[in-house]
Amino acid sequence: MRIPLSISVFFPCYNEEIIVEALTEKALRVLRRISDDFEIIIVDDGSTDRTGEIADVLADRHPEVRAVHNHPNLGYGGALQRGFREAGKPWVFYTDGDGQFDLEEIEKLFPLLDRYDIVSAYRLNRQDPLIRKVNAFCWTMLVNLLFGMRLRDIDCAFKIYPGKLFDEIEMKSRSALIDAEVLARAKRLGYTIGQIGVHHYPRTAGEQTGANIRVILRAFKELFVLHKDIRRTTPRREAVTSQPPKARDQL
Ligand SMILES: Nc1nc2c(ncn2[C@@H]2O[C@H](COP(=O)(O)OP(=O)(O)O)[C@@H](O)[C@H]2O)c(=O)[nH]1
Ligand SMILES: [Mg+2]
Repeated sequence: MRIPLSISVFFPCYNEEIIVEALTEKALRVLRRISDDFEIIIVDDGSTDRTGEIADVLADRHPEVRAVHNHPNLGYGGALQRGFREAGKPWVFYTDGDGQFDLEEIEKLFPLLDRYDIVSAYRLNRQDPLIRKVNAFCWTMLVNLLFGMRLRDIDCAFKIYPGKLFDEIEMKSRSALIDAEVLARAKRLGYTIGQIGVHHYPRTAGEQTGANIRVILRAFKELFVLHKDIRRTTPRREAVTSQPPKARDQL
């Protein structure tokens, strides 16, 4: 199905030298098949392996590919902020740079854009240790409670946003809190959020550090700071009833 969307697709990458090329080539195959106007942005988040170098080679080889580098490493939140800032197309999609998602499934999100402003996928069969699943369940419940949302998997790195949202919000999180922050600020501004299930795969390369206790504690601490900040700074706007994509120049 060819999509009438012009779209930026980015991956946050920290030491993903083994998989970044295959992931980018896959993204090129999928997007060349479904879109007439897209860009792929590899966000090298201060990697200490060859991720940055490989990203530059891919950007030289393919006109649709851009490589941007954070120096030093800014953390997951910092990498996503960079991706959202760099994205130049009316629609912005991101997924992790570690191959734990299948980019072919991006097509499942598009039909929901007829009814919602944002589509946030959830992992159908999360391929992580039990402790991570329990932690994620509690985290999602807490964030939903605090921000009046009903999301199934806040941190699922498979989301599409209208780019204009990032002109309206100021992102502050450098940690794994970034997903909750963007969704909570969007909801507060009246954006509607649709959900759909996508598959999740075990990491085949590189090291997973999303679960280390320091990362988790920092996110919980920041969550309450964020809650206060959003209530103080972001004006509540009624949810815009689902509407066809705005004329943001034919998204
Ligand atoms: N953990 C971590 N991942 C980062 C960082 N910057 C970018 N990433 C990327 O963020 C994605 C998710 O990280 P990962 O450790 O796999 O988290 P998990 O899948 O939630 O356990 C991967 O593609 C990483 O390469 C960082 O500073 N720390
Ligand atoms: Mg991962």
